[in-house]
This record gives sequence, structure tokens and C-alpha cells, in this order.
Amino acid sequence: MLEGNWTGTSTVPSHSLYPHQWSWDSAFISIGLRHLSPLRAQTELETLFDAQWGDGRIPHIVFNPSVPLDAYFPSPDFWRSSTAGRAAGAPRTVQTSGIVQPPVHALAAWLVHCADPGLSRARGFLTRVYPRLAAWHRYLLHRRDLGGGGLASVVHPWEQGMDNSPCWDAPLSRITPAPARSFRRADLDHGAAEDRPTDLDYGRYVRLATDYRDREYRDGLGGGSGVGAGEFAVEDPSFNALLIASEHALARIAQELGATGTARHARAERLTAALIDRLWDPAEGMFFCRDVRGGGLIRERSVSGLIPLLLPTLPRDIADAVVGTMCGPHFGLGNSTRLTPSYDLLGEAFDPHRYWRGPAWFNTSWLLERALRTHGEEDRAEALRRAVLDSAATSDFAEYVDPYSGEACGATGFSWTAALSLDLLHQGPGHDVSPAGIGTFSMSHKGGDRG
Ligand code: 9WN
Repeated sequence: MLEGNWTGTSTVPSHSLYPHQWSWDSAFISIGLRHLSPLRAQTELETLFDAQWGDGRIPHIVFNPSVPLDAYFPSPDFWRSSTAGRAAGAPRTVQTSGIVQPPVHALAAWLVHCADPGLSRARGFLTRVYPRLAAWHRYLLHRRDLGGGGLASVVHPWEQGMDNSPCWDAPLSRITPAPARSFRRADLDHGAAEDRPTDLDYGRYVRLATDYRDREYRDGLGGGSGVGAGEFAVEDPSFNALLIASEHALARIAQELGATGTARHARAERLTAALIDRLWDPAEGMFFCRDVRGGGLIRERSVSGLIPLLLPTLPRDIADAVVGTMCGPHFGLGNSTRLTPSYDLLGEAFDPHRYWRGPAWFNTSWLLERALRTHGEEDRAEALRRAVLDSAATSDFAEYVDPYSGEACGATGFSWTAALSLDLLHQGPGHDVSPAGIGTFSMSHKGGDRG
């Protein structure tokens, strides 16, 4: 599948539904590809980084110019990156979207390096990608601190990656949708309408993206003021946990390149404290999104609120509570569900087939498998690993599955499903995520990802 979805310089998530390069998809894909071809994994990431904007943002889509405009909406003529994005430093030679996706990239780059350190050093891989990744994190931590509490905000549901999550329902309800006749949804040519977002939600996505483009992709004044930014701004637990995990990975990259990495680890620790301070709810035993415009926690239980378990220095009581929530009635892991659902099984908006409103995705399960291992939950991690591998194979490497039955939904032959399965096949019981991955912060940088 990864061969079939490879374009020569990167991998499409799916030829039918997503025929370009997507940012966090490429990060996950490179994590699997490193086992097949570390060189291709490096190329996957570097193709993406070549589309980085001058202000540091890594765009969520890099468009393939040989794909017809009507194959995916919103297409390059909607985003107009090289003109509307000029002030923010969009590249001139390649067309991209103007929004971002979760920062999994430094983590991916480190794991790719660890797969073949000799090749990586010989090619100067980390030397080239380090400044790119540092600029990317700087953009998120400075231009996107719209809430002023130290965390990064997303300004569009597509940025967080879980597009249609019920977490966005309240903040999106304030947005006037773009008229349905003003755009044509290409996704419905390939995906079942009952599995995809509604037209009303799409209208709101289009409105937010149009407004951001018309502001020339400016993020306001920065420094937490939020002034001049758009109507949608949310601090999300998964997006910020991935930023923190990547900040730790960046520290390891800095160490490999001869620096100490201490300042980056310290920043990751400050971010972890901010994450707990702003998004943790002890009574519910999980993290919630914060609506920066509406001013409060959004008390919808999304899988996003479990992903901070990935952070190895999460206090023990918080980690225990998150594991309890994951295995309890709202997510049912190891009990009623095969893979962790994207949303609360008991929530009013739960739908086992609709986009990010209940089905299980493979990237979130991969993250939670790693998270469980990080906190010593070997048995649960192993059961989840086996469930992922089984569901991936029986669903023909689906984009997502019904969390109870494992029935395939969305596209099949989906790249990150194949790539992350490969990664899970390369590990098993007894593997330690700590030595050089994101599991601990010892200053040693010897050995591979899995020690
Ligand atoms: C919008 C590519 C992407 C994933 C996202 C997933 C979906 C796009 C869409 O597909 O989003 O970016 O058109 O729905 O929600 O996580 O990166 O696989």
C-alpha cells in the first residue's frame, strides 16, 4: 500500500479521497516507512519541510500540481498561498494550504534518525531538519499563543486533525456558514455522506478558512493578546501534547548535534505544567479543550483528552486517572471497544460511523499504545497493539473503523494505517519506549528508539 501511495517524493494518504501530501499524515507515514526505507522516510519529511513558510508554519497540505483542481476541495485556487500567503512567507514554487496540523514532525524525525543513524549522519539529515523544526515550534509557541497561557491554539478544526469532533460544535456554532452553493465538496465523490461531516459544518469550515486567507494568514499580534485573530481559537490537549512530545524529541536531536538540549527539555516541562493547569479536569479524569474565544473548557469527551498520557513526566495520579477513563464506560478500551473511539460512547453526539464523532482511528490508537507503554501499562498496550494489527488487516487498512465491530469506514488502503501497522509489527512485548524515544529524559542519546 505504501508503494502504491508513493509519488516519488512523498506519500498520499489515499489516492481517491486525499490525493496530495498532508502534514501529520506524512509524519506518521515516515514512522512506518523508516522500517522499509529510512531514506524514503527522510525524503517524506524533507518534501514537507520544503513547503515550510517563512514565518515557520508547516502547511497542512502540499499540493501536487499534476492532480486536477477538482480532485480535492479546498484546492490551491482557494488557498492562494503564493499571493495571500506572501506576507507570511509562503513559498513561491509550491502551492500549499495556509493552515497547519498537529506537530508530530520532530518526534517523527527523531524516530526516523534512530532507524538508521549511520545513514542519517552521512546525509546530514538532522542538521538540515533541526532549524526547520525549531522554526516550526517557534511559530506555534509565539504566533499561536492566542490564549496567553503558553499553549498553542488551533484556528480551524482541520488544524487539530480530528475535523468533525463534537468538541468544535460550540465554538463553530458562532460561525456563519459560507453558502452551500459557493463551493463544491469533492469528498462526497469518494466518501459516504453519512460518514462525512454535514454540509452545515463544511460551510463553517469554508467560512473560517476564507476569513483566515482574507486576513493574509495573519495570526494577530501574538504574545497572547489574540488581537486581530479570528473567531475560532481552541487550545486542544492532543495538539499540545504532541507539541510537547516533539519538543522533547527536538531536545534529543539537539543533543545528537552536540548541544545539551536542556533548555528544550525545560520548556517541555513548562508546557506540561501549562497543559495541566489549563486543560486538566481532575473530577472527570481527562483533559478537555479550552475555547479561547468563549472562555471556558469544552466538556466534550474526545480521544484528544487522553493523548497527553504520551507525556512521560505526567504526574502518576493524572496518568492513572487517564488510564481509568480510557478503560471506563466512556471509551471502553479492553471492555466494550476494540480500539479507542474518537468520542465518548455515552455522549449525545456519539455516532460509530461519522467522522471523528465516534469511530476509531489508527493514529490515535498508535499514540495511546505508546502512551500506555510509557507509563508501564504493558499488558494493556500489548492488547491494543494486537487489536490495531488485527483491525488494520481485516479492514483492508481502512481510514477508520467502527470502534465496536472493526467494520471499515472511509477510504481503504489508507497510508498511515499501513505505516503505523508496520511500526507496531516491529515491536512487541518487552520493548521499551524510553531509552531514546520520548519515554524518559535521560541525557543519554545512545541506541535506537526502542533501545
Ligand atoms: C482535511 C488526510 C486528512 C487527515 C485528517 C482527516 C482528514 C481532511 C478532510 O484527512 O482531513 O484536512 O478533507 O477531511 O480528518 O486528520 O490528516 O488524511
